[in-house]
Amino acid sequence: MYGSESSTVPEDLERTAFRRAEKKYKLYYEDTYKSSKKKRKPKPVDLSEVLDFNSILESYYQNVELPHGVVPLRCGFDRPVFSLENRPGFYFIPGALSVKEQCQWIKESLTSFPQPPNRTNHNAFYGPINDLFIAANERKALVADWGSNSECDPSVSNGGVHGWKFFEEHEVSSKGSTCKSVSALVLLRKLRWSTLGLQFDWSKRNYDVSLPHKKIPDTLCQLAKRLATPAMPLGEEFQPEGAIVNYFGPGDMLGGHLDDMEADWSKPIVSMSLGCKAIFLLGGKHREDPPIAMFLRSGDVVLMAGEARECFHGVPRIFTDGENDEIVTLERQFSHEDDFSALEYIRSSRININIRQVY
Ligand SMILES: O=C(O)CCC(=O)C(=O)O
Repeated sequence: MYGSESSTVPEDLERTAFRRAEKKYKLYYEDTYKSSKKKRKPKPVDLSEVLDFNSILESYYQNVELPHGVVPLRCGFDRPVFSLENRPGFYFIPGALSVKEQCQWIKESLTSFPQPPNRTNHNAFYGPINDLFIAANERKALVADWGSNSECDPSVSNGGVHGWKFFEEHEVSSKGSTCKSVSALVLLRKLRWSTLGLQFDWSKRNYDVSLPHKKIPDTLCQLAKRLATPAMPLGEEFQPEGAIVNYFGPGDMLGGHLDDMEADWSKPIVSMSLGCKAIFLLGGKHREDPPIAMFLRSGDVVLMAGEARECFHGVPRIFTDGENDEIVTLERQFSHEDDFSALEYIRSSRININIRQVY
């Protein structure tokens, strides 16, 4: 499901309306800047058709007409909730999270959510990694432990590595050139997902209840229950059982997909956006259906329930650094010295936490 700038797409998929929209919005760089990575400049893209719920919210407050097909929901929620006429079950809550809440969940996403037994994309290669964020701050490196062998044994799977351990960088250099290591900062930047609660197994594209797991933290559960209410069947309460945290760096994208592994599609997926602004594509039940493009900003929450659960969706683009002035709102909240690394990270990243009732 997860893709990047370099992901290859079968040719026939290029012909679908969803793929064409992905190509339209994805990040391309100006050719003239190809040789110098530092100065690479994003190619301008026509954003005139992207729904902007910031301005929709303003129009709503000023009693001005909303764009065609955008309908405010009368549901008694403490903030305006919008639905889309031709995508039943889809709800958009602009600015649902306060700046303080956004900072809290950014920090949790970097510190506690990737902690074992929660799994991350790094598990497959390195096994469980403890305290990656702390190690990245301390500029440590993860070093292969070869056991009694002093170096790599190509005849054994994984080169005979017994495990991986963090070391100070000066200790790594003293181990010599045969030492296999990777900097914690690089691993943090390459963090693509972590899973909370019931663990999602990407290779099987399903939940693996046999994998060890902790419950989703109670504060996140309570928040998800509250945010889910506009999309919940009357008198029922959302039960958060699993969550996927997606981490996006510059150029990363999430290809069009369905989230169809949960038993009851009448229950929403509660999806929270943090950090850099993104474009979200909400397609129809077929990839041939032209998707609706909309901006997702830090603090926005999207709910997908019922028929919307059958709609292809994805994130073709995030806007980082100079392309995203709005990040300054978060910068003010991250004033404490301890928060500096999280701030550095989020200036050029986006985090999405999507919470699911699995059964
Ligand atoms: O990043 C987002 O906003 C969407 C995430 C998503 O679609 C997913 O994880 O299935």
